[in-house]
Amino acid sequence: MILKRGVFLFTADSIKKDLASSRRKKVILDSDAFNEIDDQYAIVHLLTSPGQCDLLGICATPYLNDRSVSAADGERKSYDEIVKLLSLTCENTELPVLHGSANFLSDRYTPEPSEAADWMIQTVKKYPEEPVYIVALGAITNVASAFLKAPEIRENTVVIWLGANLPEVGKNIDEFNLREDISAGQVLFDSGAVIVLLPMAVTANVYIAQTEMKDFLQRSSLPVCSYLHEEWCGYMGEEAHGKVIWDLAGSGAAAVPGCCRFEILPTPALGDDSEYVRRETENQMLMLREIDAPRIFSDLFGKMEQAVRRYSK
Ligand SMILES: [Ca+2]
Repeated sequence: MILKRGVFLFTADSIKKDLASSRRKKVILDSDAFNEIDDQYAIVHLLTSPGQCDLLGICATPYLNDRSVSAADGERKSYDEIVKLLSLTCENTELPVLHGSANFLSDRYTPEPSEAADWMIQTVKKYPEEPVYIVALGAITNVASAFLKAPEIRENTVVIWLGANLPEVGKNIDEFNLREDISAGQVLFDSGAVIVLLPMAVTANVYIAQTEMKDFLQRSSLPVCSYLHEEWCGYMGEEAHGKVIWDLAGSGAAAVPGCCRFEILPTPALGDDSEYVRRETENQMLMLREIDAPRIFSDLFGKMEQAVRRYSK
């Protein structure tokens, strides 16, 4: 499936085919795990998908919202949350967990130091002949820092990023993960690496009714489910109808072949005011257009039940 495009090993078209195939993929997860209550499901989903994904490690991402007092605090809370989910999911507890950067980028030319960026560089270099997918579910700071420090890793890195929005939503594609670190987004869009973008207007379809989610979490005996249930109830309250589990679009794209329909388009630049800027380029990206949310939830719940059987043996 490898097609050489300049120094880059893969084309948008070859990646589109790879994502639709059942080939087991090398995956790094990069997550602002504690920023709300949805990254947790994507983490558990990838931990319980060893048949589809060779998960190489999980990196914590800085975030700043009402669940942190600074970017550094968000990163620490995300790291702790990842460690907690690993122990409660009872799968692959030896998996590397890496600290991300304590700050967002100061500009688009200067990397922020982090254990995560250095580890991403070493890890991607171990597999020079195949794509290493980074499923990025928060601000794209760690990935941008890795690209700035070691531009050669762009050649075999594919970034699946939950961020930004569809081009037709208008001039301003503002969205939380992009807004937090626009400079990092600019590094990504200028990198030449194949980007698989999961825009907000489409990932908003990954919705589940409160009763369905709570029923599943209460029924399952996987230890992580009691924790997820507790967090769900604390965050949602009794009156809520349901919730979008945005980040499951990222784990779904990597672990559920064929659940996404992508359009291939020339990779635009990102302007300073969060807008796409069209340009002449040979680089192409994948833009998510449709997602089969019921299939992703059913895949997640099925895999969690299989994990219960492995754990109870
Ligand atoms: Ca997230």
